[in-house]
Amino acid sequence: MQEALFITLEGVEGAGKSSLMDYISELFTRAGLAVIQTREPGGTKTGEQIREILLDSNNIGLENNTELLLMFAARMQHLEEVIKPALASGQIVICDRFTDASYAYQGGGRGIEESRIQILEDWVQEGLKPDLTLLFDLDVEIGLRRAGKRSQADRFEQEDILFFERIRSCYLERANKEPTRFRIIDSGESLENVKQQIQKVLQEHL
Ligand code: Z5A
Repeated sequence: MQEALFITLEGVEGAGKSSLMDYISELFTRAGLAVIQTREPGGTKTGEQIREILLDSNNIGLENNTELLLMFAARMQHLEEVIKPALASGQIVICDRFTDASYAYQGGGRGIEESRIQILEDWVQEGLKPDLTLLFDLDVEIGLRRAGKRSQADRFEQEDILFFERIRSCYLERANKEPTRFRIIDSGESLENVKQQIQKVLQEHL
């Protein structure tokens, strides 16, 4: 049986995670490995319903703690229904955002204490962490410009630039603290160059 691997993709808006998901999957499938692609918030029927609440720009009164709890409620369902079974059957799971996003957005962005997020992480994940996290790092203004061209702003994208600067800093701090799990991808480069960076990082797993 192939060795299971849990890979998460993180970064500020417009950093290119979703665009590169298929490319990352293909690297593994070409090597004959079984892969599933998923995302957060979402990844299950219930999780996608929670995602709609979280991204709906009409939900202006949503409390920061409610936002955090909804992220972890969706994550619990995702872990039990999708992620854990896939890992147990030896598949490679590639997830567009995971718990680092809760620390970056709800912690760094909204200002919720890290210790509170840690309590939820310990409860919901019981020690399960990604094996590898690709952090797509990009100047925040460039990212927002890219995301703005693509679609209408969701509830998060309506925040000001300082919100996203705090998120970027939080991601980079986390990457510094866990250099083995995190690999930083410079998303300011061309798509072709970004693909080469990814291939280099994933080489040892292919
Ligand atoms: N969130 C949270 O707060 N807490 C949590 O715990 C979790 C999530 C799990 C999910 O929305 C939101 O939930 C997210 C954080 C929050 N905030 N928002 N908004 P989402 O999944 O819809 O949003 P996203 O994850 O930020 O995705 P995104 O904005 O689509 O970013 P992306 O996936 O990194 O970018 P992209 O769609 O691949 O690329 C954007 C555009 O740039 C597109 O037109 C590409 O063609 C272009 N692009 C990409 N790469 C390049 C390069 N290298 N050069 C030029 N152009 C490029």
